[in-house]
Amino acid sequence: MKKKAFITGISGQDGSYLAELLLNKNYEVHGLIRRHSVAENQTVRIENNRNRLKLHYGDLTDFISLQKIFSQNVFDEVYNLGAQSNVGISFSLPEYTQQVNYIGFINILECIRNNDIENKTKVYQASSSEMFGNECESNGTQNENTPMIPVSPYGISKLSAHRYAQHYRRAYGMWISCGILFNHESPRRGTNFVTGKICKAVANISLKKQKKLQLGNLESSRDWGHSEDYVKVMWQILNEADKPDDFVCCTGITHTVRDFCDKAFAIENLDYSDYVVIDKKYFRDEELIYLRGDNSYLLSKINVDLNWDLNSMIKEMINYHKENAGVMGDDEYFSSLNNYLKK
Ligand code: G4F
Repeated sequence: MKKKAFITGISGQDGSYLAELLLNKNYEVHGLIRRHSVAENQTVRIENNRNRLKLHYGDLTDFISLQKIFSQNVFDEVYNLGAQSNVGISFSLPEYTQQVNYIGFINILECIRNNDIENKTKVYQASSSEMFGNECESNGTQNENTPMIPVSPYGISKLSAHRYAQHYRRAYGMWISCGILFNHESPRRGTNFVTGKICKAVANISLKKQKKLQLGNLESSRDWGHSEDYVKVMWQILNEADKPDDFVCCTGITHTVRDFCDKAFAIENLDYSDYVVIDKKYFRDEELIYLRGDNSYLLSKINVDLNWDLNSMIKEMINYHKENAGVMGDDEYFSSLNNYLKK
């Protein structure tokens, strides 16, 4: 019999890669889709597989919609990837971020507890390196036991959900694993995240469609991997680990945003300092300065195979944006909306 999986956030970067992976493994793949007034672009990342997916309208914050899905289906695996995932925007939307990322996860857990009588469902929770805030070990890295003192509403919401995952695991014996994923990118990354924004700008500048790139803090460091690699790890965490647990997933290599700019512009033989302009509006009220993961525990449990390095990923992202030049990104969409509203 086919295994049955449910993915929240199926139309996002990670959800769409995971859906492809599970379809290739012959799963019956279900996904949660939010109602949106503009249908276009909402499901663009899963359009190629739309007919092979079972999509359900609903919302993580709407318990009734979830209860309906879970009362009609007992899933082998549930991947909770749906989120208000933008850290910068979470400072403007703290309550909404908490509702989706924290209460939404409790809704999922309660639906499983109410309907999965045989306790057969395995749950993957998308925890985040943002939960660490500025804490680290003496060698500068973060692992599963590093203190977590988040510095953003997003980080707080993810830590709240993380604690619930651990609690339900202990209290009800549920198979719930948390992937503490460090930043992961791809051509499917939204352009209101820094890597997507930079790569799109490099493509546009190289095509002479854009003159400057406005950015915030260039000195923060991130441990950037590839989403396609990390969704494989999500599946392995549920299928190859001997018990449910928390797992850091990262590359162990860190770079500043400035380094990323340098590398990305260099691919098109450009010097980033000629184009990047600092704009205070992109600075955060509290900044997470440095992330570098230590994935020793994950490697001790699972054979992890990371295929992408940073340079090949940046090239892939720039090429994608060159081929899709003219398609509006999130940042441009909002500035054009602002212009329209001002008229
Ligand atoms: O790309 P970012 O917005 O990613 P951030 O905040 O690290 O969060 C991402 O990774 C987390 C894992 O640690 C995920 F949980 C989360 O969902 C998300 O995927 O920003 C990266 C860095 C920050 O230090 C930010 O201040 O880039 C800096 N930055 C500088 N200029 C900018 C900009 N970030 C954005 N989004 N836009 C800028 O113009």
